[in-house]
Amino acid sequence: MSVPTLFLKSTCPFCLKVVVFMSEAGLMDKVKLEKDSDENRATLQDIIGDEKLTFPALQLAAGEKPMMDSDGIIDHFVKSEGINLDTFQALPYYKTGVMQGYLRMVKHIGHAEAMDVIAGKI
Ligand SMILES: N[C@@H](CCC(=O)N[C@@H](CS)C(=O)NCC(=O)O)C(=O)O
Repeated sequence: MSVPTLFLKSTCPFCLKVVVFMSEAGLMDKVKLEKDSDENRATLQDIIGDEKLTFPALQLAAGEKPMMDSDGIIDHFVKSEGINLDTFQALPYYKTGVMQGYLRMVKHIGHAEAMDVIAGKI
């Protein structure tokens, strides 16, 4: 059986949330990580058509429509792997700290500008 592919954008706080979860759950070997690239974008956009492509994106099998919601992706693995989130420490640490800070920054200056700051474009 093929390993699902997790497409990530290196500067994306939602992608990091999924990676923190996968790491704490000991599930990093359950996915193949793929960086956001023109080629990957084109492949995924072909599949989802007019829908807006966002990261993280989890593709369970080649050619399949990717899941594109970070909480939905986490929920998928919680259910399929029988994970108990109550015992997690790193995920709530990230979600209530840096993630909240990012969301505050977005509220303050907007998503596009916040992404540009994080990506070092401005
Ligand atoms: N609600 C989504 C938000 C994901 C999101 O906004 N991702 C941004 C990057 S932080 C994105 O992919 N934007 C489109 C792009 O960069 O092309 C989630 O939780 O997964």
